[in-house]
Order: sequence, then C-alpha cells, then structure tokens
Amino acid sequence: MNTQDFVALEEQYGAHNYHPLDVVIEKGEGVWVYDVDGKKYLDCLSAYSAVNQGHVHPKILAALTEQAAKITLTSRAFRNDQLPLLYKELAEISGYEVSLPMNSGAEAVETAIKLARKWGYQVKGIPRHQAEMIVADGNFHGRTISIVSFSSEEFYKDDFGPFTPGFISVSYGDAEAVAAAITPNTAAVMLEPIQGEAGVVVPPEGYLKRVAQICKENNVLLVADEIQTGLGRTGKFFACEHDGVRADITIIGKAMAGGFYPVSAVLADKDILGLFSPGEHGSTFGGNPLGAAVARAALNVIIEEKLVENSEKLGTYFMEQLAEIPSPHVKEVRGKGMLIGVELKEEAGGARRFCEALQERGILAKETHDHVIRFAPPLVIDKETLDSIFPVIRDVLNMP
Ligand code: IF1
Repeated sequence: MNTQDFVALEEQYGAHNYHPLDVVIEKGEGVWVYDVDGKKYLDCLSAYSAVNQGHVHPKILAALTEQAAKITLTSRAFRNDQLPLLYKELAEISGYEVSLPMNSGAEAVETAIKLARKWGYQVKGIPRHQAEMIVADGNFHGRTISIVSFSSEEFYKDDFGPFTPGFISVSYGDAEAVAAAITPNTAAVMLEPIQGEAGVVVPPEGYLKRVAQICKENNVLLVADEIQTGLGRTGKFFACEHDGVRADITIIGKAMAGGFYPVSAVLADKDILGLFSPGEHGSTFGGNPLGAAVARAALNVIIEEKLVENSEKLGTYFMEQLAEIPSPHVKEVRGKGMLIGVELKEEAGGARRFCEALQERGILAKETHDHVIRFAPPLVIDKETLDSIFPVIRDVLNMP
C-alpha cells in the first residue's frame, strides 16, 4: 500500500476532524521520520512538542518494553512501584512538592480547574459555586466541553454548547486587563506562557511577572499551562522561568512521556494540591505503572541529555537564522527556544502551501492559524542538521 491508499482508507473510514498533510509516516528515529513510500523527512513539529526527546528514543523505548513485560495497569485502587518514584523525581526536577498524574493534557487542565475552584471555596472562602477563573483570548487548553467553553475561537465551540460558566476571558499580554477582571470571586488566572495554537504568540516581557504579582496581591492563584511550552521547549525547563515566575499550579503533558504514552500531571505545593481528598478526583489510567515508568525515563532524558540547554542555544540560533532569510512573504519571526513561529503576510496566500512545499523538500512543519508556520523540531537536534535545512527554508520562503 502506498500513500494514496492509506489516505483513501482514512478518508473513507475515519471521522474528518483533521486536515493532515498527505504524508503517511511509518517510522521515526530522533529528528527524522520516514513515510510509507520510503521518503525521509526532518520533523519540525515534534507532534506538537510531545517528542522533545526525539522519535523512539532508545532509553524511553527500553523503559516502555521493560515495564510492559512486568505490569502495565493496576488502577489506583492499589499502589504500584513506579508512581512513587515518578512523584519523587518530578518533585526534584520541577521544584513543586507534589503532583497528580492524568493522561491527556485536557484532563490535566480540567484537574487544575477543579483544584483552583476547590481552593477558591475551601481556602479563599468564595461563596459556593460562584468561583471565577480568568483566562486569555486566543487560549488553547484542550477540547473538552468546559475547556472549549472559554475558547475565543468560535470554530472550536460553535456547535457544542451549552457551555460551562465561570470563565472570563481578557486580552492576552495585557496584565492590567487581568487586574481589571478580578472580583472577590476570582479563584485563579490560567495562562499559557506562550500561546502555541494562537500562532506562537509571545507576550510582552514582564507580562507573566506582573500577572503573578497581581495574583498575589489579590489572593488569586496563577495556573500555568505548560503542556506545550514546558519541559525545555522554550529554552527553559518551564517557560514561566523566562519571566522569573513560579506559578501556583503548573500543568504539564505532551513531552512528559516522550511521545510513547499519554501522561500529564498537575504540579503544585501541598497547601494547594493537598486539598483533594480520596474519591474526589481520579482516572483509570492516570498514574499507571507503564505511563509512570515511561515518564520517568522521558524526564530523565531531558535532564541527562541537557535538552533544555540545547533548546536555548540552538533555538536562539535557529530563530536568528530564520530572521535573516530574505523573503517577500515573511511578516515576523518570533518565539523562544525551539518554539518558533514564522508569520506570513496576508498576501502570501496562507501558510499551508508553504508547509506543503516544505514537505515536498523533506521538512515537516504545520501551519497554525492560517498565516503562521510553526518550527518546533525535537530538542535533540544538532547544529549540522539545522544548518542543512536553512537553504531549503530559504527557497520555500521565496516561492512566487
Ligand atoms: C490537537 C493545537 C498545539 C496545548 C496546551 C492543553 C492542550 C494542548 C497549551 C491539550 C494541546 C495540541 C492538541 C492537538 C494539537 C495541539 C496544538 F494546535 F491544537 F493548539 F500544540 F498547538 N494545553 N495542543 O497546546 O492537550 O489534551 O491534546 O493532550 O490536535 O488538538 P491534549
């Protein structure tokens, strides 16, 4: 079967909730992926930053197969021998006292919302069921009903109401807008340190710092969604560190298990995360020994292979090189570390055709919000490989 056969099958039997590039990937190694026709590509998406460690990292693979041969799922009705070690290692790496494991990013966001609301009632004393959460326009936190309830993207929510109340959205990047939206019932402010889906939107310097200060002054929790920006992607372990901020609650997912397994987590100190009592929240798969073993290995790779440092160094270099490419189509190059967006001018006719041209020439990137090409290769990339793609990107950005 070739690419067209697989595409035809997918179109016939699958739900059409995606519009992928027509590349059918069958294997990957490090920064490279291979399609069913034998063509090799440099992956510049990293599964939306879930494979920061590179595809099929041998150490994570070993942890997966080893653990899969022993025990995969116990449920949380019983304990397992991997989760406690993941808890301890996460605490040491993240600087948060405790954590709560889930599977998808959206589940972890939902968990953080429940936690922030509970804190609002139990600690802050907000009247029952009146808690409010402030979020930002352009946010992307997942696909559940509650999460799309506060999306500013009509397309993500149009046909899916009724919506969950209790969310107020303000302009992203404007700390005073956050201050103005706070009421006595505000439990938390939840933000992405850099908005990924919105087109790699980097807020003004000092924004998060100011929001953190406003939160503190008003007895409001700051929740950072680091599902995409965390674990080294932006050149710091957490993107909040760029602003010297430590959020009260940090949410991670994606690269937490290196693309082998869905593992997410909510991180906080005991005074907050300790508010959950047995039975109030949970998940059949969250904290399972297979996921925990994989996550332990994946986190270890980030530290051991100095991926945060590599992201900072080569990401900065990547962005500088991109910014120097002369092109009639480029409006702006922005980002931090290895999370880079190239925004094209309206007249360029959309980023999709540029992504298709890159694909043709062996680079996989994905457009976001019509006019932005996102470059986010695995953090294991080296300088030689990076250097090899600049001429290709230059050619593509100079298409008629
Ligand atoms: C898709 C986007 C990226 C996220 C942040 C929570 C989640 C995500 C900051 C939810 C997920 C994914 C979802 C994926 C595409 C991708 C994406 F373009 F849609 F926005 F990365 F930029 N918070 N982002 O970025 O995590 O439940 O998916 O594990 O196809 O929906 P999830």
